Amino acid sequence: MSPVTGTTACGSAPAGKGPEAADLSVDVGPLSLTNPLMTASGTAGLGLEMEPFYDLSAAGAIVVKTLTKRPRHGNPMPRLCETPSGLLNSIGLPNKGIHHFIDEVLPDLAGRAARLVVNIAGTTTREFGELAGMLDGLPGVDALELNISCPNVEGGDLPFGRDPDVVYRLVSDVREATALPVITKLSPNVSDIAAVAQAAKQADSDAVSLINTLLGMSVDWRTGRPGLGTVVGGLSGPAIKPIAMRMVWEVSRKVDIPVIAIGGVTTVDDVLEYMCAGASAVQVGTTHYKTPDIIPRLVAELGAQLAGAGRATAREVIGSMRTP
Ligand code: RRO
Repeated sequence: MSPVTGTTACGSAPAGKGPEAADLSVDVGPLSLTNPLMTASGTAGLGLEMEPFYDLSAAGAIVVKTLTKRPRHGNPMPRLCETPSGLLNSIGLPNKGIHHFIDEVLPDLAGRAARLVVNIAGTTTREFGELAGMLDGLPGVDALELNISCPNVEGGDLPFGRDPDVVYRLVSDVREATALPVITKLSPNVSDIAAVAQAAKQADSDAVSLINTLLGMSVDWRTGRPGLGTVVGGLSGPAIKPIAMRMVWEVSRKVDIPVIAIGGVTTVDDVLEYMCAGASAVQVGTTHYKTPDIIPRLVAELGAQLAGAGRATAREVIGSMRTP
């Protein structure tokens, strides 16, 4: 088996015989993953719901639905609305609260995923730190994802996700409260996402994930009814992939921090395109509703695709895009 050398540009396989099995492992800062495929928060429940479909350890990481300090009922119905190439949601963070997760869910969940990432949202910057402190050192928790970007809370995703100074304070509070790797999940509903990523990095976030959903809405003109109970919600799915791609590329070239891409992944080419544009790992979200075992399918195809293209590792694709 000859080692793969030379160009790592996307799309074209270098000359020579490819390896039989590619090494899929990647590092997201201090978080090492067996493969770059992660579930996107909110699309795989608290993890255990996916077990009828696949062994959780097949994913590089399982990311749980956002947890808050107190239980929340969520937003008025309808909470979901299909659009031609995307899904609008206004779920509103329903969950039974962090204590329920720690006491009732985590004991069962711990050790089932290769890596478990717990997604949290506070109502104040300090509360993010409080939640992080509660999870620090718990067996089975490998990293935190800070949801500073949910579009479906009162007042929208302000003020956490849009102001770099607030993001700096929030991540600093979390950093003081935990030694766990911290991933900050960014909102696309900003004019300069790289400035927000830079603030997260300066406060010692280990990585950023992007993008959360884009603000959108739909209406039925015949009935005059909006598609969502809250009128405005978050758009996900293939429709947002080119926007997410642009943001992944911008952040990865301007800010020296690992990027996890999120937005409209349905195929292994989507995964590799994001990695080519600079992502170290990729989260899969909306596709879960159509293909619940999408993650193991993509992992299997990723190995075959890389090997077929003569690539020895997934890592060598990261940031290999040629800038004209
Ligand atoms: O629960 C939601 O409505 C929700 C969340 Br927490 C989020 O981060 N992104 C989204 O589109 N919906």
